[in-house]
Amino acid sequence: MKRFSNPILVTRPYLPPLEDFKRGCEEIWSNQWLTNNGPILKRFQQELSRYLDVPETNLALFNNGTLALELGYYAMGLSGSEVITTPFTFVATSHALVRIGAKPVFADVDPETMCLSPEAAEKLITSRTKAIVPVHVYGNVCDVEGFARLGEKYGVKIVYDAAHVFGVFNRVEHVDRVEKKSIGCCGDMSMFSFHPTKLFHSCEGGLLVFKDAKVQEKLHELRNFAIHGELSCTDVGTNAKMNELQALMGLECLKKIDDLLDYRQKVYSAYAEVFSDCPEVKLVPYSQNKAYVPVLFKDFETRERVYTQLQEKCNVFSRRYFYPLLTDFAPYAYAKGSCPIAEDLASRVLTLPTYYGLPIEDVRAIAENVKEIVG
Ligand code: T4K
Repeated sequence: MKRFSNPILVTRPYLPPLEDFKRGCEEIWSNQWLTNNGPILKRFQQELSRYLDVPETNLALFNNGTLALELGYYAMGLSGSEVITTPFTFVATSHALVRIGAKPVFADVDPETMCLSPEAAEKLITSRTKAIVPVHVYGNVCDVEGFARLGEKYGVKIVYDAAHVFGVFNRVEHVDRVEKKSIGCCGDMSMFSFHPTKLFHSCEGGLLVFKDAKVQEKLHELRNFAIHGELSCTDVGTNAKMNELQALMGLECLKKIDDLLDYRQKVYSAYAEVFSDCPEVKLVPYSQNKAYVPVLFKDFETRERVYTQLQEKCNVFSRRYFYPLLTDFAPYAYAKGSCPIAEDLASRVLTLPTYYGLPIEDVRAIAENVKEIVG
């Protein structure tokens, strides 16, 4: 078994060449403008609009993904309502609901994609339901058509937690051409996280993409305390503004996005090759951007053994995203036991290291170690 001399972490952020970042800092220094809708933020917004092919009127940037979600939910009018969502996600998806006074109602997931199941969600819709929040978990795309049908049939909003799915596009086939549509264009709203543990980041950051351009003004207001000039305040907003250094990091990382995506595919392929003769390790294949490398083991004991021995014997720090399940945490324990498929997946899943620059021979060695531990 290979023991790495330096720890291998589940992910490392891409960092742009320092010289390029310094050049951007010189501009910030000369502007003497650090936050509050600065010129670099505006440029970042333009570049994101171009990359995603979404009009600038349908985007809003925030200082992190959690506050983006919170304000997005609030602007959609979800306070006081029930919202159907998945327990197989990071806590932020539900925390942001509770923080605006909505109640998460948990429905089970699809056993293959691990994303919220539209069929399970439909069974829980009541007159109190105002929205469904599916998560494109690990970069696995949800059944967006199924959710669109629910949105239309019941008049509920569909708000995607798209934290993991930056760089994923839907192919729309026309008679004469194939159109590339950002996954952020599905539903009424989507949130992308730009945290450094994501394949694309801006130090910290969050982006909302929304169908109705009228929401932008509300979101811009909410992220800046809901104050207007010096004399007026119209709502209880907060401070969720992205600053100029974050925007600069985002701009520099966006230049590299194609390489970042390509490299994740290479890492995934290396794992897939080594695991191809090992049915005890089931690589989950559905992610389009390969933002994470989730694998499923036959049971909880095997997963725990691999997780522990990778650390102790190999110096490899995998993560059990998303275990425990949200419904195992105190704030959501009211729904404990209600989602058996998600519970089973959470008990068997492990996400293996992947990031730009992780040497491919190290990926192969990690996979060989996993096979050896599994036996
Ligand atoms: N929705 C979903 C589905 C999400 O997954 C998330 C965030 C959100 C919403 C909320 O978006 P944000 O508000 O975060 O924008 C991490 C992240 O903090 C969190 O952003 C992420 N999901 C979640 C899945 O994972 P931890 O506690 O696992 O992070 P941490 O500090 O243990 O870092 C993970 C690994 O990355 C470590 O091995 C160290 C390495 N690392 C980390 C950072 C921050 C670095 O090498 N450099 C770094 O700068 O939560």
